[in-house]
Amino acid sequence: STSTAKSRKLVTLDEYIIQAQNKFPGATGELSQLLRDIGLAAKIISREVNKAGITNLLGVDGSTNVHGESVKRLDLFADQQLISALDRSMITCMVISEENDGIVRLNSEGGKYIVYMDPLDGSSNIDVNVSIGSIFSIYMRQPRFDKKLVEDDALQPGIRQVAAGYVLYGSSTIMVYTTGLGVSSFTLDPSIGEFILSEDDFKIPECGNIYSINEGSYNSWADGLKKYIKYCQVEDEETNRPYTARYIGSMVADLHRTLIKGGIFIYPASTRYPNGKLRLMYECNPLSFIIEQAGGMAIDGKKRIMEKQPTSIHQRIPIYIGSPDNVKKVKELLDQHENKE
Ligand code: P6P
Repeated sequence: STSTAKSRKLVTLDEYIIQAQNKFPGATGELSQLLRDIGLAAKIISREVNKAGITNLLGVDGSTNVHGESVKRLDLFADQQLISALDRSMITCMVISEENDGIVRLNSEGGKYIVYMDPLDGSSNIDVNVSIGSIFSIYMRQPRFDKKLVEDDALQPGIRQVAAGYVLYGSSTIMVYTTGLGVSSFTLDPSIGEFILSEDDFKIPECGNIYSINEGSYNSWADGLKKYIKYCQVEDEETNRPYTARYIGSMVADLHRTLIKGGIFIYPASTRYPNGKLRLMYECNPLSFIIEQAGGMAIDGKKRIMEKQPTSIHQRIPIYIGSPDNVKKVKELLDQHENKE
């Protein structure tokens, strides 16, 4: 019937961005352009990720990134695609990427946006064909008379993000983003090369029964965290326990499952990573913005991640992120045992 046909009307990412922009009379269209640029780069990266094995983009090209981790060629390719897409539209003044040591300056005079990104997170999973993702976080440069670009433009807390999102290269390629008005997702239809709106205004379940953490580092966890994981494993029908353990080891994939099914993802401080492994500016802040916009919570074990004042562009922090009930429960146990000061 016409109603079903209407309900099936496909909305592309570009159409959706324009419709959203039209709700803001004062909008200049620059943020829209920036999101479309990222969408374009995502399509090109998706094409390469899905045929890496064939075009031998796999494997290490011998170089290592700033953290001494061996860099897979796809990492470099994704980094280059995103930077050139951002450079083309001349509205980004600087890009900070996991793949680059310092700050890549683009249109440092006119660009009003700052983009943090992890161009291809979870790249250690490329060789074993596990889902990987791109993560981005967008800020406005600080208004100043001399228009000089200074490093502290880059060190803004997560609450100042104007947009954030990720692309998950999995069984299908999905782009999820927020500009602070809820979370929407788009699924790439490779036959037409368009991202099609698949979910508008995600809401994460209040409480989930999935916990996601690398239990290999159990012995170095804080007592409150050990107590929480034991809590998840105790039989209790009323609270749907024991929970299920799911850990993919690719943050975007673990977060996307948490957004849809609820529960909690944790990367805690450990002996090997005293401040946690994941990066505040281009992993934890953007994913916290998404999860908070969907009604969830994200803390570093004590405080809200997005309120943390960054001190360096590559700093790491612990992250406890997901359904509000699950995050509150782990925080209650951490407060009882650790957060005494
Ligand atoms: P571990 C992948 O290397 C990554 O950066 C994230 O995507 C993932 O959540 C985490 O590291 C996995 O780390 O120590 O559990 O292998």
